[in-house]
Amino acid sequence: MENTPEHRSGYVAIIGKPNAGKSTLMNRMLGNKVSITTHKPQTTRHQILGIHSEEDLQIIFLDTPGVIDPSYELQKAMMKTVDRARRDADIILLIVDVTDYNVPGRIFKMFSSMKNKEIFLIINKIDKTSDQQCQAVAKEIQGKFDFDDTLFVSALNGEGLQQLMDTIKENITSGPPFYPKDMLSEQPVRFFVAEMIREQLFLLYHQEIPYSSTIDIVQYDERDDLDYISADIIVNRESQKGILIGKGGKAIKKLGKSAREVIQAFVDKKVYLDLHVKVREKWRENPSHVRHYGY
Ligand SMILES: Nc1nc2c(ncn2[C@@H]2O[C@H](COP(=O)(O)OP(=O)(O)OP(=O)(O)O)[C@@H](O)[C@H]2O)c(=O)[nH]1
Ligand SMILES: [Mg+2]
Repeated sequence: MENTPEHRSGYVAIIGKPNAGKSTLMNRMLGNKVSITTHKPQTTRHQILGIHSEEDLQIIFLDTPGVIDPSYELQKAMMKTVDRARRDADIILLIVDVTDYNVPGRIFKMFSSMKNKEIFLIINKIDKTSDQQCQAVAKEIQGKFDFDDTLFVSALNGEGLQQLMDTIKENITSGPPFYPKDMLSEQPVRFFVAEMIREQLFLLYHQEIPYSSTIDIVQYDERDDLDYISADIIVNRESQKGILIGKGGKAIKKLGKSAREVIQAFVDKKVYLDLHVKVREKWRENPSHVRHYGY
């Protein structure tokens, strides 16, 4: 009788400072954009699941918010998300931007209490500097923690990612598939739609606006000819409402247009996107508001 190979599965948490390239790395490993990415720190606020399946193997990546010292409730919720992911994980990837390589003590403290997990140091953005600099950075960080392995990658251009995938696969142990094999992530379409609007907001607005806003999808109607989506942009202060809307509604129109284009490509259908700005005074400081908006 033929021996079928044993099925293997495992959770891989992607952890690091804001802007290290965690979401870019996960998307690239999956070959699909699941997690939003921008040049601004603190883009990711949730745990974003990305599933890589093969016939006898399933790897579940957990993209997480960048590790910071939280100062308001939303950031505290984000750090709880990181903590949950690292507890759930079998393998942890510490992603370090080689050009901004100071690893917060908070991260090493997190690692010191963990047992039975493989922890890999991933030096990212190697396209931005010399091999020599990459080695020097790795050496310095290795001096602070005993990593199971160190790899050098560019999440942006794909260098080193095949080797990273192979290393992960070598360390995945026997287990069942946790998700259907054709599934790429777990959240519903409206979650991704909210994320895509937030991504455009991060790209188009400056200073505190992206950090003061969240998106609430209030209606999602799948009609024959188009998807009708009504979304509230929640801001933290009255004065931010005017900035979001802009002179004569110019700014919000621009946001609506670019978000609609991205959403249309995602749902592969025409979209009508209705955006409204609402003020929820200090929502990000308020635990029940933060929970209400899904954090
Ligand atoms: N040059 C270069 N840029 C990269 C690389 N990886 C990511 N970036 C850029 O770094 C920025 C941050 O990338 P993200 O993937 O959003 O970073 P993140 O770690 O998920 O950030 P947060 O969600 O804010 O914690 C983006 O502008 C990326 O294009 C890389 O390998 N090389
Ligand atoms: Mg991210």
